Amino acid sequence: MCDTCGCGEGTTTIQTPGEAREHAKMHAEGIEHSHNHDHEHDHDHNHSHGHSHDHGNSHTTTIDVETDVLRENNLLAERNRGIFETRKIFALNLVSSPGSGKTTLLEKTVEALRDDVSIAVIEGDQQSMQDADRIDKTGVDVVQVNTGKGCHLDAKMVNDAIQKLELPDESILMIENVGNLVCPSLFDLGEHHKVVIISVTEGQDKPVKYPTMFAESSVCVINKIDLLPYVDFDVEACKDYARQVNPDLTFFELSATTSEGMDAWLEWVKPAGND
Ligand SMILES: Nc1nc2c(ncn2[C@@H]2O[C@H](COP(=O)(O)OP(=O)(O)OP(=O)(O)O)[C@@H](O)[C@H]2O)c(=O)[nH]1
Ligand SMILES: [Zn+2]
Ligand SMILES: [Zn+2]
Repeated sequence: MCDTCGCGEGTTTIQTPGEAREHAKMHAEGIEHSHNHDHEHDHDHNHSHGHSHDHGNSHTTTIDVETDVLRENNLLAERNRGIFETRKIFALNLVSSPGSGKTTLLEKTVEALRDDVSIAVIEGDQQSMQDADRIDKTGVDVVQVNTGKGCHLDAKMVNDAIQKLELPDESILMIENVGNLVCPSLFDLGEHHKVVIISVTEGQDKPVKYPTMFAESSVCVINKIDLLPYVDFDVEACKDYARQVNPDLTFFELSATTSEGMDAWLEWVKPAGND
């Protein structure tokens, strides 16, 4: 649950493209089956009152709940980190606003590296198997986490998805978070690095408007550089803004569609390229 934005809890589904196809077939052929709901159903009542509420106190309860949610998440993130460390799995958490090109970058990255190293992908979106189906076509293992009303992945979802993926030792795990520049920054998944992706169509001032995401990330990919001749986006100004928030950021400027600039990124992703 995210108290910052009030997004929902308990509506998560985790499935592979194969399972999703099987499930769709059951519906198409009218085969009887049950659905697991790990959440309560919405109740049909409203909360209008003929009076206003008087808050004679501060909102410490809300803050406590949020602290507890994050504390529980951090414990599970530690568990994930332990798995990644003992099994030498290099885990990256790709974060950005919707449509910056995370899935395209993932497709190109796994296509380039899959012959040299085992790679698996966890896809996070509120709904649909679209991104998992795209990754499935590249031939690497992928699990889709649908967060329902939730706007970010949390450590438990990643832990559940890891069990489904059966990751080999010494592999790379790439996690595509839900497209959202705010909430995913608050949730540690146990990953080695958050990689924030900004595309040149979004405006160069994003790092100062959404500073937490850039502060929490170690890498910043500036994507869609093939569009620079057509948009008003100053790459150096964007980097300056980002460095104001996080002086230690490593930058890659690339185009996931034309592959310009991809080599430097691929060198970095390969575990040998990291410390
Ligand atoms: N011109 C250009 N278009 C790109 C590039 N990378 C991605 N796109 C396009 O941008 C759109 C969104 O790309 P996706 O890879 O689906 O973006 P995403 O970040 O995964 O989107 P969400 O999962 O919805 O958050 C698609 O139409 C892509 O073809 C790029 O480097 N250059
Ligand atoms: Zn949220
Ligand atoms: Zn995507």
